[in-house]
Amino acid sequence: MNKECTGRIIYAGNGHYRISYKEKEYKAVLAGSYPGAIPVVGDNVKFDTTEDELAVIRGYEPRCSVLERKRPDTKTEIQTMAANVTHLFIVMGMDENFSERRLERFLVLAASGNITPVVVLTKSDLNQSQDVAIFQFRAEESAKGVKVIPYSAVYNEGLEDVKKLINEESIICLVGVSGAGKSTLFNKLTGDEKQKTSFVRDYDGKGRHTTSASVMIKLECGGWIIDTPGLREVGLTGDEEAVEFTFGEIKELSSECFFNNCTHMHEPGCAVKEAVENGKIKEDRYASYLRMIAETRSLEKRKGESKKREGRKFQKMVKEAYKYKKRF
Ligand SMILES: Nc1nc2c(ncn2[C@@H]2O[C@H](COP(=O)(O)OP(=O)(O)OP(=O)(O)O)[C@@H](O)[C@H]2O)c(=O)[nH]1
Ligand SMILES: [Mg+2]
Ligand SMILES: [Zn+2]
Repeated sequence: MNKECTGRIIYAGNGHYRISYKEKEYKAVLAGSYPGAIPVVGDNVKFDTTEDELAVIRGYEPRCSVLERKRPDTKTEIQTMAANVTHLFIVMGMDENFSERRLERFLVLAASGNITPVVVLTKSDLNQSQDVAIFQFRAEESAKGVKVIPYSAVYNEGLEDVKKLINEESIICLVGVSGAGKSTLFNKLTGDEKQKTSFVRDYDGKGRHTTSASVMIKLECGGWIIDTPGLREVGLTGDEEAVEFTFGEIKELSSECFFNNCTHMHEPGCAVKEAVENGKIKEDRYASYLRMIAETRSLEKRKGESKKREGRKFQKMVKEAYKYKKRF
């Protein structure tokens, strides 16, 4: 096949790629002239093949959505994890793994990337039904308007509700901490034991992660599903609007604050603070909102500073080159 085709990236790691095209898979590399951002799983790319069936990626199609987070251990770098995802399945165990604060972070990433979030609460079989109801209520309070599905891999409870959300247009991406049950759900939905699962968990951040690279495969219905390694850190990308969207009830109340530019921290006549005081908004959620706004703004500031630094470096380089040119 020499003519250019459009296929989907199903694996990306260390400069190696795999492309799915018409029921076939190709090993792939980037062309030297490849323009634009480095492809990630879910990307649609233009490629042709060499005689020994190696695909050469030459271009890309615009992305409909993008899953990004701040790269851990860096100050401003953004990591793109997947493209064209339609549904972000936020997988969370109904155990010590459960965290509304982490859930809110994933919701911000979904809002920022134009992805529909769904919360899958796993391990319902390990809980009494009233505890499942409490976990579900807590998740719904943090993820307002988002579908929350209690699920058990042991009894397949909730599996039909999960399947109902998936059709041939879907690209599902499973995210969550290590041990949440992402690969177990992935195997269930693909009807295969492709992904290794393990009891080893990572609550203290030191343990082993069972899944170590993102894997994307086609579902029987024609949609796609991506399993990802457990995330220790869900760093926000600096999208303040996505935070405001996730904390919709706070945004709504803002219009009733006395000051237009109220920060909801210390101003008099603040409708948000009043709602916290009379219990309409929970203290934890309010604190989480303030933290995320602060984190977002400080990232934007740092991004600005690093851009300025780059600019100064470039100007210095130009000056030096100029001096050098003058000398000869
Ligand atoms: N009882 C019960 N155990 C579950 C359920 N879902 C997953 N598990 C178990 O939880 C453990 C972790 O599941 P995995 O699917 O490997 O978790 P993961 O999210 O893929 O973890 P990483 O790959 O490390 O990110 C395994 O022992 C699973 O059998 C469930 O609904 N009920
Ligand atoms: Mg896994
Ligand atoms: Zn206010």
